[in-house]
Amino acid sequence: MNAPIGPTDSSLVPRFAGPATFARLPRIDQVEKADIAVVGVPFDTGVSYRPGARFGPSAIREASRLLRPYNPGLDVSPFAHAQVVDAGDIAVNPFSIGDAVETLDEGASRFVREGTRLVTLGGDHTIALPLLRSLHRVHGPIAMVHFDAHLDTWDTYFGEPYTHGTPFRRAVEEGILDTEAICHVGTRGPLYGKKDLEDDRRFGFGIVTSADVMRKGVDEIADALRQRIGNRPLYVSVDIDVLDPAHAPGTGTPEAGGLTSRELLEILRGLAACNLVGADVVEVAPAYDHAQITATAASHVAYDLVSVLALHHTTGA
Ligand SMILES: [Mn+2]
Repeated sequence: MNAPIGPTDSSLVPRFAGPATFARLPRIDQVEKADIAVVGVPFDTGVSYRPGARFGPSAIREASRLLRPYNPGLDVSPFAHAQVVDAGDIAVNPFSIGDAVETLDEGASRFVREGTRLVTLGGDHTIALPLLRSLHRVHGPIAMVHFDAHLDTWDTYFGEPYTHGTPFRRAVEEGILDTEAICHVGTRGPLYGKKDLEDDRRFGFGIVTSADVMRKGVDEIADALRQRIGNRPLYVSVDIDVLDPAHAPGTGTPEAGGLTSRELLEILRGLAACNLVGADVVEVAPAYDHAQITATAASHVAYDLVSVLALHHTTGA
Protein backbone atom coordinates (compact mmCIF):
# COMPACT_ATOMS: atom_id res chain seq x y z
CA MET A 1 0.00 0.00 0.00
CA ASN A 2 1.14 3.55 -0.69
CA ALA A 3 1.91 5.68 2.37
CA PRO A 4 -1.25 7.38 3.59
CA ILE A 5 -1.85 10.97 2.55
CA GLY A 6 -1.70 12.94 5.77
CA PRO A 7 -3.06 16.29 6.90
CA THR A 8 -1.97 19.51 5.19
CA ASP A 9 1.56 20.28 6.45
CA SER A 10 1.26 23.05 9.04
CA SER A 11 4.88 24.11 8.39
CA LEU A 12 3.79 25.07 4.86
CA VAL A 13 0.21 26.22 5.37
CA PRO A 14 -0.62 27.66 8.80
CA ARG A 15 -3.34 25.87 10.76
CA PHE A 16 -5.70 28.81 10.55
CA ALA A 17 -5.49 28.74 6.76
CA GLY A 18 -6.11 25.88 4.40
CA PRO A 19 -8.81 23.23 4.31
CA ALA A 20 -11.63 23.10 6.84
CA THR A 21 -11.67 19.30 6.82
CA PHE A 22 -11.36 17.40 10.11
CA ALA A 23 -7.76 17.79 11.34
CA ARG A 24 -6.96 19.23 7.88
CA LEU A 25 -7.10 15.70 6.50
CA PRO A 26 -7.57 14.98 2.80
CA ARG A 27 -11.09 14.74 1.45
CA ILE A 28 -12.29 11.28 0.54
CA ASP A 29 -12.17 12.08 -3.20
CA GLN A 30 -8.42 12.79 -2.88
CA VAL A 31 -7.51 9.21 -1.95
CA GLU A 32 -7.92 5.82 -3.56
CA LYS A 33 -9.16 3.99 -0.49
CA ALA A 34 -10.08 5.16 2.99
CA ASP A 35 -9.45 2.97 6.04
CA ILE A 36 -11.09 5.40 8.45
CA ALA A 37 -13.44 8.25 7.58
CA VAL A 38 -14.67 11.12 9.69
CA VAL A 39 -18.14 12.02 8.44
CA GLY A 40 -20.59 14.69 9.53
CA VAL A 41 -24.35 14.38 9.93
CA PRO A 42 -25.80 17.89 10.25
CA PHE A 43 -29.19 16.91 11.66
CA ASP A 44 -31.05 18.10 14.77
CA THR A 45 -34.71 17.48 14.03
CA GLY A 46 -34.80 14.86 16.81
CA VAL A 47 -33.97 17.18 19.73
CA SER A 48 -36.31 17.72 22.68
CA TYR A 49 -34.93 21.01 24.03
CA ARG A 50 -32.33 23.37 22.54
CA PRO A 51 -31.85 22.96 18.78
CA GLY A 52 -28.58 23.68 16.97
CA ALA A 53 -26.62 20.41 16.71
CA ARG A 54 -27.02 20.61 12.91
CA PHE A 55 -24.08 23.02 13.12
CA GLY A 56 -22.01 20.56 15.17
CA PRO A 57 -19.98 18.95 12.37
CA SER A 58 -18.69 22.25 11.00
CA ALA A 59 -17.90 23.56 14.50
CA ILE A 60 -15.96 20.40 15.39
CA ARG A 61 -14.03 20.57 12.12
CA GLU A 62 -13.14 24.20 12.77
CA ALA A 63 -11.91 23.36 16.29
CA SER A 64 -9.94 20.37 14.94
CA ARG A 65 -7.47 22.57 13.05
CA LEU A 66 -5.08 22.43 16.00
CA LEU A 67 -4.92 18.63 16.25
CA ARG A 68 -1.40 17.33 15.65
CA PRO A 69 -0.36 14.07 14.00
CA TYR A 70 1.09 12.17 17.01
CA ASN A 71 -1.16 11.02 19.87
CA PRO A 72 1.08 10.47 22.92
CA GLY A 73 -1.85 9.24 25.04
CA LEU A 74 -2.07 6.14 22.81
CA ASP A 75 1.43 6.21 21.32
CA VAL A 76 0.19 6.25 17.75
CA SER A 77 0.38 8.53 14.71
CA PRO A 78 -3.10 7.71 13.48
CA PHE A 79 -2.84 9.44 10.10
CA ALA A 80 0.45 7.67 9.28
CA HIS A 81 -0.78 4.18 10.17
CA ALA A 82 -4.07 4.27 8.34
CA GLN A 83 -5.55 6.31 5.54
CA VAL A 84 -7.83 8.67 7.41
CA VAL A 85 -10.05 11.07 5.47
CA ASP A 86 -12.83 13.56 5.89
CA ALA A 87 -15.81 12.15 4.00
CA GLY A 88 -17.80 15.38 4.22
CA ASP A 89 -21.40 15.32 5.38
CA ILE A 90 -24.18 12.84 4.80
CA ALA A 91 -26.99 15.24 3.89
CA VAL A 92 -30.32 14.17 5.38
CA ASN A 93 -33.86 15.57 5.29
CA PRO A 94 -34.30 18.21 8.03
CA PHE A 95 -38.12 18.03 7.73
CA SER A 96 -38.64 14.26 8.10
CA ILE A 97 -36.94 12.22 10.82
CA GLY A 98 -38.03 8.93 9.25
CA ASP A 99 -36.59 9.90 5.90
CA ALA A 100 -33.37 11.16 7.52
CA VAL A 101 -32.92 7.86 9.40
CA GLU A 102 -33.29 5.90 6.14
CA THR A 103 -30.91 8.15 4.20
CA LEU A 104 -28.28 7.98 6.93
CA ASP A 105 -28.50 4.20 7.11
CA GLU A 106 -27.91 3.98 3.34
CA GLY A 107 -25.11 6.57 3.43
CA ALA A 108 -23.28 4.90 6.32
CA SER A 109 -23.78 1.41 4.88
CA ARG A 110 -21.81 2.33 1.78
CA PHE A 111 -18.74 2.86 3.96
CA VAL A 112 -19.39 -0.05 6.31
CA ARG A 113 -19.75 -2.53 3.45
CA GLU A 114 -16.37 -1.50 2.05
CA GLY A 115 -14.70 -1.89 5.43
CA THR A 116 -14.17 1.82 6.02
CA ARG A 117 -14.49 2.56 9.75
CA LEU A 118 -16.58 5.62 10.56
CA VAL A 119 -16.26 8.22 13.27
CA THR A 120 -19.43 10.26 12.85
CA LEU A 121 -19.80 13.86 13.98
CA GLY A 122 -23.39 14.80 14.91
CA GLY A 123 -25.95 15.96 14.76
CA ASP A 124 -28.27 14.92 17.54
CA HIS A 125 -28.35 11.46 19.11
CA THR A 126 -31.11 10.21 16.80
CA ILE A 127 -28.36 9.39 14.31
CA ALA A 128 -26.90 6.60 16.46
CA LEU A 129 -29.76 4.23 15.56
CA PRO A 130 -29.24 4.13 11.77
CA LEU A 131 -25.46 4.00 12.32
CA LEU A 132 -25.90 0.94 14.56
CA ARG A 133 -28.27 -0.64 12.04
CA SER A 134 -25.65 -0.33 9.31
CA LEU A 135 -22.98 -1.93 11.51
CA HIS A 136 -25.26 -4.72 12.70
CA ARG A 137 -25.79 -5.93 9.14
CA VAL A 138 -22.06 -6.59 8.82
CA HIS A 139 -20.98 -7.45 12.36
CA GLY A 140 -24.10 -8.90 14.03
CA PRO A 141 -25.07 -7.75 17.53
CA ILE A 142 -22.92 -4.86 18.69
CA ALA A 143 -21.54 -4.15 22.18
CA MET A 144 -21.81 -0.49 23.13
CA VAL A 145 -20.37 1.98 25.58
CA HIS A 146 -22.65 5.00 25.65
CA PHE A 147 -21.21 8.16 27.21
CA ASP A 148 -24.10 10.48 28.06
CA ALA A 149 -25.73 12.36 30.91
CA HIS A 150 -28.96 10.70 29.80
CA LEU A 151 -30.16 7.14 29.25
CA ASP A 152 -31.65 7.70 25.78
CA THR A 153 -33.82 4.62 26.31
CA TRP A 154 -37.13 6.45 26.58
CA ASP A 155 -40.02 5.19 24.45
CA THR A 156 -41.50 8.14 22.52
CA TYR A 157 -41.83 11.92 22.60
CA PHE A 158 -45.15 13.30 21.34
CA GLY A 159 -45.74 9.84 19.92
CA GLU A 160 -42.54 9.92 17.86
CA PRO A 161 -40.39 6.76 18.05
CA TYR A 162 -37.24 8.25 16.47
CA THR A 163 -35.83 11.10 18.58
CA HIS A 164 -32.57 11.91 20.32
CA GLY A 165 -33.92 10.45 23.60
CA THR A 166 -35.00 7.09 22.21
CA PRO A 167 -32.36 5.54 19.91
CA PHE A 168 -31.15 2.84 22.29
CA ARG A 169 -34.60 1.53 23.22
CA ARG A 170 -35.22 1.10 19.50
CA ALA A 171 -31.83 -0.56 19.10
CA VAL A 172 -32.58 -3.10 21.84
CA GLU A 173 -36.07 -3.76 20.42
CA GLU A 174 -34.52 -4.41 17.02
CA GLY A 175 -31.94 -6.83 18.44
CA ILE A 176 -28.99 -4.91 17.03
CA LEU A 177 -27.22 -4.47 20.37
CA ASP A 178 -25.46 -7.28 22.22
CA THR A 179 -27.32 -6.93 25.51
CA GLU A 180 -24.58 -8.86 27.32
CA ALA A 181 -22.26 -5.86 26.86
CA ILE A 182 -24.03 -2.50 26.82
CA CYS A 183 -23.35 0.22 29.35
CA HIS A 184 -24.03 3.90 29.94
CA VAL A 185 -21.21 6.00 31.39
CA GLY A 186 -21.63 9.43 32.97
CA THR A 187 -25.34 9.10 33.72
CA ARG A 188 -26.75 11.80 36.02
CA GLY A 189 -29.48 14.33 36.47
CA PRO A 190 -33.21 14.20 37.17
CA LEU A 191 -35.42 11.57 35.50
CA TYR A 192 -39.16 11.30 34.93
CA GLY A 193 -39.36 8.53 37.53
CA LYS A 194 -37.70 5.43 38.94
CA LYS A 195 -39.29 3.41 36.13
CA ASP A 196 -36.81 5.01 33.68
CA LEU A 197 -34.03 3.15 35.48
CA GLU A 198 -36.02 -0.09 35.81
CA ASP A 199 -36.82 -0.11 32.08
CA ASP A 200 -33.22 0.61 31.23
CA ARG A 201 -31.99 -2.27 33.41
CA ARG A 202 -34.55 -4.60 31.84
CA PHE A 203 -33.09 -3.78 28.41
CA GLY A 204 -29.72 -5.01 29.70
CA PHE A 205 -27.84 -1.77 30.22
CA GLY A 206 -25.29 -1.31 32.96
CA ILE A 207 -24.91 2.17 34.40
CA VAL A 208 -21.70 3.87 35.46
CA THR A 209 -22.85 7.16 36.92
CA SER A 210 -20.87 10.36 36.79
CA ALA A 211 -20.37 9.99 40.56
CA ASP A 212 -19.04 6.42 40.05
CA VAL A 213 -16.35 7.83 37.76
CA MET A 214 -15.32 10.29 40.46
CA ARG A 215 -15.35 7.70 43.27
CA LYS A 216 -13.76 4.73 41.49
CA GLY A 217 -11.51 6.53 39.05
CA VAL A 218 -11.03 6.14 35.32
CA ASP A 219 -8.75 3.06 35.38
CA GLU A 220 -11.13 0.90 37.41
CA ILE A 221 -14.06 1.96 35.23
CA ALA A 222 -12.19 1.25 31.98
CA ASP A 223 -10.94 -2.15 33.27
CA ALA A 224 -14.47 -3.24 34.14
CA LEU A 225 -15.84 -2.10 30.77
CA ARG A 226 -13.04 -3.84 28.89
CA GLN A 227 -13.61 -7.13 30.71
CA ARG A 228 -17.32 -7.02 29.97
CA ILE A 229 -16.80 -6.18 26.29
CA GLY A 230 -14.06 -8.73 25.59
CA ASN A 231 -13.57 -9.13 21.85
CA ARG A 232 -17.12 -8.26 20.81
CA PRO A 233 -17.52 -5.69 18.04
CA LEU A 234 -17.83 -2.42 19.95
CA TYR A 235 -19.59 0.84 19.16
CA VAL A 236 -18.75 3.91 21.23
CA SER A 237 -21.35 6.67 21.28
CA VAL A 238 -20.32 9.94 22.90
CA ASP A 239 -23.01 12.50 23.66
CA ILE A 240 -20.90 15.53 24.48
CA ASP A 241 -23.31 16.33 27.34
CA VAL A 242 -21.60 13.53 29.25
CA LEU A 243 -19.15 16.30 30.08
CA ASP A 244 -19.97 18.83 32.75
CA PRO A 245 -21.38 22.09 31.32
CA ALA A 246 -18.06 23.64 32.44
CA HIS A 247 -16.37 21.41 29.84
CA ALA A 248 -19.17 21.40 27.26
CA PRO A 249 -21.63 24.29 27.53
CA GLY A 250 -22.51 24.10 23.84
CA THR A 251 -25.06 21.31 23.90
CA GLY A 252 -28.82 20.86 23.84
CA THR A 253 -29.65 19.34 27.22
CA PRO A 254 -26.93 20.24 29.74
CA GLU A 255 -26.83 18.63 33.21
CA ALA A 256 -24.68 19.68 36.17
CA GLY A 257 -22.20 17.29 37.78
CA GLY A 258 -20.64 15.76 34.69
CA LEU A 259 -17.30 14.26 33.69
CA THR A 260 -14.26 16.35 32.92
CA SER A 261 -12.88 16.14 29.41
CA ARG A 262 -9.75 14.57 30.99
CA GLU A 263 -11.82 11.76 32.53
CA LEU A 264 -13.64 11.09 29.27
CA LEU A 265 -10.44 10.94 27.21
CA GLU A 266 -8.76 8.64 29.73
CA ILE A 267 -11.69 6.19 29.78
CA LEU A 268 -11.67 6.15 25.97
CA ARG A 269 -7.95 5.37 25.98
CA GLY A 270 -8.64 2.59 28.45
CA LEU A 271 -10.82 0.97 25.77
CA ALA A 272 -8.03 1.02 23.18
CA ALA A 273 -7.64 -2.78 23.24
CA CYS A 274 -11.29 -3.31 22.34
CA ASN A 275 -12.53 -4.25 18.87
CA LEU A 276 -13.95 -0.83 17.99
CA VAL A 277 -16.00 -0.94 14.78
CA GLY A 278 -17.53 2.52 14.83
CA ALA A 279 -18.15 5.61 16.94
CA ASP A 280 -19.97 8.90 17.09
CA VAL A 281 -19.62 12.25 18.83
CA VAL A 282 -23.00 13.97 18.97
CA GLU A 283 -24.98 16.86 20.41
CA VAL A 284 -22.46 19.67 19.90
CA ALA A 285 -24.63 22.79 19.51
CA PRO A 286 -22.23 25.65 18.83
CA ALA A 287 -24.72 28.49 19.37
CA TYR A 288 -24.47 27.81 23.14
CA ASP A 289 -20.72 27.30 23.08
CA HIS A 290 -18.15 29.76 24.38
CA ALA A 291 -14.60 30.12 23.09
CA GLN A 292 -14.92 26.76 21.26
CA ILE A 293 -14.83 24.90 24.60
CA THR A 294 -17.30 22.23 23.50
CA ALA A 295 -16.09 21.94 19.91
CA THR A 296 -12.48 21.59 21.10
CA ALA A 297 -13.46 18.81 23.51
CA ALA A 298 -15.43 17.06 20.75
CA SER A 299 -12.55 17.35 18.30
CA HIS A 300 -10.19 15.69 20.79
CA VAL A 301 -12.69 12.94 21.54
CA ALA A 302 -13.03 12.26 17.80
CA TYR A 303 -9.24 12.29 17.44
CA ASP A 304 -8.84 9.67 20.17
CA LEU A 305 -11.55 7.51 18.59
CA VAL A 306 -9.77 7.75 15.23
CA SER A 307 -6.54 6.86 17.03
CA VAL A 308 -8.05 3.72 18.56
CA LEU A 309 -9.31 2.65 15.13
CA ALA A 310 -5.88 3.36 13.62
CA LEU A 311 -4.15 1.26 16.32
CA HIS A 312 -6.23 -1.72 15.28
CA HIS A 313 -5.60 -1.07 11.62
CA THR A 314 -1.83 -1.32 12.14
CA THR A 315 -2.11 -4.52 14.15
CA GLY A 316 -4.49 -5.98 11.61
CA ALA A 317 -7.04 -6.67 14.34
MN1 LIG B 1 -27.86 11.54 24.13
